[in-house]
Amino acid sequence: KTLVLATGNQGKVNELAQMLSPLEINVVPQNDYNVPEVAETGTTFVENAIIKARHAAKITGLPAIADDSGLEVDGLNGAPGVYSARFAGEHASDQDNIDKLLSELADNPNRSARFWCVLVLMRHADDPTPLICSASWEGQITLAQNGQGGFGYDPVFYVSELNCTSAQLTKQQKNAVSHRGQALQQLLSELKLKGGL
Ligand code: ITT
Repeated sequence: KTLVLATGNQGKVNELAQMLSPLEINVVPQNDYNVPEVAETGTTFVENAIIKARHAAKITGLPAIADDSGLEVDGLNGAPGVYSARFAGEHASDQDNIDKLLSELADNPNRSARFWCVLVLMRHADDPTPLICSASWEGQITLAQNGQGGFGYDPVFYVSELNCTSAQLTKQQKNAVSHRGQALQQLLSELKLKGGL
């Protein structure tokens, strides 16, 4: 059985592939099938994840999992949200997005935030009952960057229970508690209940 990871984000591929590696599934990133990027025209994580999973399943003819995720910051009224990847512009780097986040928050004391992850599994492009799971992960936006691991906003996402940023966790530690890790555990148990791929 082959499953396509419907993402062009290497950070997501690393985390998802690691968590799926114990399963007897051949997990392949969409780049291996030259799946082009699709426009994320939704206004919700759920809509965007469905768009990406359907697109990859259509082009590859294989089941696909998409991940739409982002950071909700209370002091910015929920921004950047679904625009997290494009916060500082269409092809912004992770560093550009972090710089914009820190400058918009400035010395705002309301720094509570959470990552959201929605995972969608479509068994084929016309799957009328995709599996949809979501989870969040609570943290605080730091005043300065810390840590080299992870991707995206991890260097400024402080997790009080672990007393460090998510960029200071190993991949295993992050997967054990993150929004993505929790959403994937849910997806895998639903998949099991439904008899697998
Ligand atoms: P794909 O659409 O190809 O999957 P993308 O990077 O465009 O890749 P999204 O639209 O879902 O994906 O954007 C999610 C952004 O939210 C991502 O680029 C990061 O900036 C941020 N993000 C999501 N999960 C994160 C995590 O675990 N750690 C840090 N930042 C994260």
